[in-house]
Amino acid sequence: MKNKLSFPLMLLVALTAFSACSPKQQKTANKETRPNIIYIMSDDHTTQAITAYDSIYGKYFSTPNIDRIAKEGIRFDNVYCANAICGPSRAIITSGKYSHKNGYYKNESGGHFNPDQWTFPEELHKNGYTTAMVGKWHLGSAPRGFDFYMYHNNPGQQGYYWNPVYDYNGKQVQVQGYATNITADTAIAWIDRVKDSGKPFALLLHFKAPHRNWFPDKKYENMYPDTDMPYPKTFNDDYKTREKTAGDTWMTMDYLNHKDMKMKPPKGLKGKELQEWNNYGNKKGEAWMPPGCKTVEEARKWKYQRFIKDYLACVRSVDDKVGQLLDYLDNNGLTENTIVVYTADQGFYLGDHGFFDKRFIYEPSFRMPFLMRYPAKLKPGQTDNHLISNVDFAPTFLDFAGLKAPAEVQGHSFKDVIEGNKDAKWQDKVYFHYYEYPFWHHVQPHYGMRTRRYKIAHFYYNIDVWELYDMVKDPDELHNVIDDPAYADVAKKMKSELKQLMKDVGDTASLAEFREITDKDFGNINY
Ligand code: SGN
Ligand code: CA
Repeated sequence: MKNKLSFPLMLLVALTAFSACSPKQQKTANKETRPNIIYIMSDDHTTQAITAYDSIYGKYFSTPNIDRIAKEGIRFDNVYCANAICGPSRAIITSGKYSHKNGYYKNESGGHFNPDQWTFPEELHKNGYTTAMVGKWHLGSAPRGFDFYMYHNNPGQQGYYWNPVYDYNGKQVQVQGYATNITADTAIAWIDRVKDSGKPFALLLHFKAPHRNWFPDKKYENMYPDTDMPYPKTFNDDYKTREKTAGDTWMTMDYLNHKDMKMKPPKGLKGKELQEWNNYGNKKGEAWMPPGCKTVEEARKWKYQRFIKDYLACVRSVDDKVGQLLDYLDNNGLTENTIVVYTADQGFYLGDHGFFDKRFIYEPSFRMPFLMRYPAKLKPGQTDNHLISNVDFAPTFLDFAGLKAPAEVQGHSFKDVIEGNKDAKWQDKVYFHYYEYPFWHHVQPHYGMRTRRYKIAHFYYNIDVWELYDMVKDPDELHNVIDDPAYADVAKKMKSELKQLMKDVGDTASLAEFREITDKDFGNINY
């Protein structure tokens, strides 16, 4: 790796330790009335693993600190991503525009996010906010509009759990330790440096956890030695009525690889051979039997147990760090005037439909956790069920800062509706379009729409399949009713509303052009 420098970690840690532990009860010198904004986004952290939402793991696991944001603020129950994959979701969030307008469609061969376009952090920066971005960025191009940044910059920019490589304001550095802790400590140290500057601050704190391959911190490695975690109720989905879509992926338990399962490689394997051994399981035909398993059924369960325990253990560290951050705000008089948001770049399957990973318009990956606390303006203990898209985040943050988004921004601010303005109008549908295929996980490109009652999707790459779900009668989306005569009128109406929505958001290219986007190599994030 180029320009690998040593990192002034001792200084950083010392600064953090001091600031995080000293219980200064004084008010900040900051006279500014605009709120500070702390936007926390984890990678692949889904609502099923947050106890403020319904979680089947509640008997064994909790997220008390993340839950605190909900308790002291608002839990949003209907927030959806417009593209259920990392880089593209991040691009939508920062630009306030859908993939077809911001140009960043895919992770794999997705190129670099065009940094010349408008983004909300840059707008805040231009308008007097001190800004920082710490953690996973995953957009290829260097972040713009930040006074400080430190982002995971190993090849692919996914980030490493242990001894991560960051781009620290333009310099490559490798830091010893566990990513969740380093990222959060750096963020808290930064707040400590800027909090008394007289200017409001905006911090994007993006955890790499709990992304695959789910490596917990040492202290949480074996949190559940004797527990069998419960299974989601759709774990044994047979994909009836969805054979060519949900039923034709490489993201079932069978595709968890040796490395995911922390299997010990045979002695002496090195380099490419070792990599291949670690990745074994990723591809069709590579299903392998864990020790002691005799049937495919046993293997699926064994793999699920290993996966879910590691996933939850990774979340545990994130929750600890969120707690430390909230305590820091309390101890420094910053709680009242700081908006704290907790979310993730998309949802994730925790064995739901027999899957891990994301990508589909189905609820577990389409739906995002979203919690928001702002004691100065928002009543505590609320739940909100407006249909919100991640394209709406940018204009909302600006609105709270007293700023207007430019016309090119496609999302809408939901500030008025959550502040209880009864006259505020709000959308009754959200849009979705996913493009990446076949890597990773073999999920057909599809576009679709969710209303309160129904969801419709068209899977179009090398199949032509429509799906329709009645979200009230079938919230688990097990019955595709597109061909059910009882839903013929609904199907017709939903198709025509979707067509109109696509016009409204400007996603009007032909199917052939959509397929070209899937096939096009926009370049890779590789350094
Ligand atoms: C990696 C993972 C995939 C995952 C993508 C996208 N494989 O390639 O399982 O779907 O990231 O994730 S891994 O073995 O390298 O972990 S995303 O969060 O960036 O969208
Ligand atoms: Ca992700």
